[in-house]
Parts: sequence; C-alpha cells; structure tokens
Amino acid sequence: MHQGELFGETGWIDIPDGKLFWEPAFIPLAHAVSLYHQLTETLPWEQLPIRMYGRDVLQPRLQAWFGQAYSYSGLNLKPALMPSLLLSLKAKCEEVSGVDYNSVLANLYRDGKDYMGWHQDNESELGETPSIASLSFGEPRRFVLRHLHSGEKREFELNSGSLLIMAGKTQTYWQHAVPKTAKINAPRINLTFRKIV
Ligand SMILES: O=C(O)CCC(=O)C(=O)O
Ligand SMILES: [Mn+2]
Repeated sequence: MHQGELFGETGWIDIPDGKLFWEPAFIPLAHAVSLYHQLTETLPWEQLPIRMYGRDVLQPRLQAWFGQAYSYSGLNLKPALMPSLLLSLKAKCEEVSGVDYNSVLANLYRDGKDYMGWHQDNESELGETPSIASLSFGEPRRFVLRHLHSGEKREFELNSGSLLIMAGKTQTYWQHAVPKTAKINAPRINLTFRKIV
C-alpha cells in the first residue's frame, strides 16, 4: 500500500485515474495554531441531520458552509458569504491549483469518534473534474483514498497546516474517508474549497 508520507512525495502526485497535490507544511505551524483557534471561535458551527438509509440522523461532526446554495445527502445548504479569514486561505489554495473556488465546506471533528464516511464529491454542480482543496488544522487525522475498481489505497496523515488537493478524475474513480479512531481525543478542523458551477 502506498502512503503519502512514507514515500515523502510532495507536490503534484499522479495516481491511477486521478491527480493529487500534497504539501504537509503548507501553512507554518505557528500560523496554523492561530488559525485553528480563530476558526473554532468564529465559524457558525452546527450539527445538521442528513438522510441515511431513509431516515434523518445527525452528522458525526460539526460543519459550516460558505458559498452559494448547495445540496448533498438530502441536506440543503443555504447561501452564505465567506468571511475574510476564509477568503485569504482560499486565495492561497488558488495559487496552487489555478482554480477560482467560490465555496467552502468547513468540518469540525470534535474527537476521534467524529468521522467522514466513504464518499465521492461528485455532485454535478462540481463539474466533470472537480478540484477540491483541503486544509487541515488541529489534531492530525488519517485520510484514506480507495480506488473504486482496483481497491488500491492511498493514505495521508492530514496534519495541522497541510494542504491536500484532489483533482483530475479523482472524484470519478476514487472514494475518500476520514475513519473513526479511538486514539484521538482532540478536535480537527478541515476546510474544503470547491468551485460550484
Ligand atoms: O475532513 C477531511 O479531510 C475530508 C472532508 C471531506 O471529504 C468533505 O468535506 O467532503
Ligand atoms: Mn469529500
């Protein structure tokens, strides 16, 4: 199994049927710590219900959405303007990807019991080859990609200040998840910048 860190590969990485960008030290540590506190305190975090197997359950994490109206998993996210803190982080991600993002989904994993299940970000509003830029703050969490046909996996330890971009056909051929873990008792914040067309 390939592991991002083990191979020490950074920058743009070609994977079968997809493309990633990985930079573990994208934001200097001290700045990442300060951003973590600002995001914790200022974003309007909420735990929303999603439709799973025909019933409403609370998502196993908190979230905040900024951008135009967007719907996924039976959830209708209302339009909201990005605060300046997020606009400056968006600009830093855009310098790498060359994509003009217009929205961001912020996730707050309170501890290792909070998680994100296997999914693809393949809503039609994201287009055929979505670029999704993911910034992480706080406690590192394991992020796993799994190829839909071959089952091949790629794993990354998403540490504070890291940037992972998923691009090309990654959302068509790979699923990703942030698994539960008993080992972690502290929060992690994740920002996923997207372009809704
Ligand atoms: O928390 C993460 O790193 C992943 C978040 C994610 O996959 C999403 O918001 O769609
Ligand atoms: Mn995702």
